[in-house]
Amino acid sequence: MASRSKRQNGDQRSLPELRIILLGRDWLEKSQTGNTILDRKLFDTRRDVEMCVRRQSLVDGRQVTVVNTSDRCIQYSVQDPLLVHCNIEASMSMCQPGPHAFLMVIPLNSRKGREWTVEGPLKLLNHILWRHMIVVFTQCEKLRGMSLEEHIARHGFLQEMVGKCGHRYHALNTRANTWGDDATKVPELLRKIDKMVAGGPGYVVMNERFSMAIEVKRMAEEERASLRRMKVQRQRETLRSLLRGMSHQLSEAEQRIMIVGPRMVGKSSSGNSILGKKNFEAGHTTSHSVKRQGDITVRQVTVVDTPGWHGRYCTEDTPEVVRIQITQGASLCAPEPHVVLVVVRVMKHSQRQTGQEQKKN
Ligand SMILES: Nc1nc2c(ncn2[C@@H]2O[C@H](COP(=O)(O)OP(=O)(O)OP(=O)(O)O)[C@@H](O)[C@H]2O)c(=O)[nH]1
Ligand SMILES: [Mg+2]
Repeated sequence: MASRSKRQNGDQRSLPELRIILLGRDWLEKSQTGNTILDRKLFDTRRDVEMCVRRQSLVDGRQVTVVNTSDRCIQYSVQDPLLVHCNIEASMSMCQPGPHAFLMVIPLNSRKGREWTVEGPLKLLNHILWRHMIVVFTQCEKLRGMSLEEHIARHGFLQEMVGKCGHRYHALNTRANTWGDDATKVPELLRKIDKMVAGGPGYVVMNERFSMAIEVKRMAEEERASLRRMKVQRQRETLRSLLRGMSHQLSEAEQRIMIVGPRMVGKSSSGNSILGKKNFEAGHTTSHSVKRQGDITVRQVTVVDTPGWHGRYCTEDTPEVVRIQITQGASLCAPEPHVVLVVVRVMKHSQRQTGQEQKKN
């Protein structure tokens, strides 16, 4: 490292700090690229990790930060563009205030990287990222006399990738014997990064939208959320007007509502919605019938929440202790409830599970 510092002192650019994010399918290659750039063995090359890793070092007298991303960042991105966004965002958050360069590391011996071009993400990442991207080819000794340009010309996906990067690419030797050996071609790579940054808009900032597809997806999600909010609002209004209608019809000063239904369908939550307060412990199993009161319009409303019955209907499957509690719920509405609300879940369990699984993925 010292030898390189001496050599490069006269050549140093004005950038005080350099922040780099490594992309690519091959963990080992990326880690070795990171170590080569930082001139020290800071990334663990023995194992892949499924998260972003940041390492820093002084290179040629300037602070260089390198963030390595998980291989999955790309693998999964093909199926789920949202993951590109999350992974890129995660790596960028480790590179504050923003990365100067993305290096797409592609070892010469494999066709890895193809999925970045042919199968989708090439289109997903927006132009801002591509403007800061340089393709880094490693293992170039495998060219066996062929020039790198010839190799690129032979592979359409590499041509496409390099083209997307404004024809910025670099052959890096990650296996040079000595750290700081100029054979690594690190100084040349840093000069290429400096040139790219100098000719462009500096570093990429966090709040940029990284992908057109992500943006479209986000808008669709927002629309769905807004529809859901409107639906809930309509349901609430219907419920309120029902209650108001009932208040006009009934002469009693008090209105008594008993809530029953299967387990975990939202009985306690419904009671809270009616009274407009967190009177019942939603989210926890209700084991005893509970009576709570509140004022809605000019009427006092009593709501009795009951434990859920087992199965679809209140049959023998329901333990006796629960059935007794439900019966006692009715007596809490003495002399009798004006209305018994049976709460059911609209979404079937299987649908809910599928939804949750999708969410998890
Ligand atoms: N998505 C969704 N979740 C709800 C709704 N209502 C309630 N929940 C959730 O479903 C879970 C159960 O709600 P509760 O109100 O405790 O259901 P419960 O019927 O009283 O449950 P038990 O007393 O155990 O029988 C909670 O995590 C609620 O947040 C709803 O309308 N939509
Ligand atoms: Mg409950």
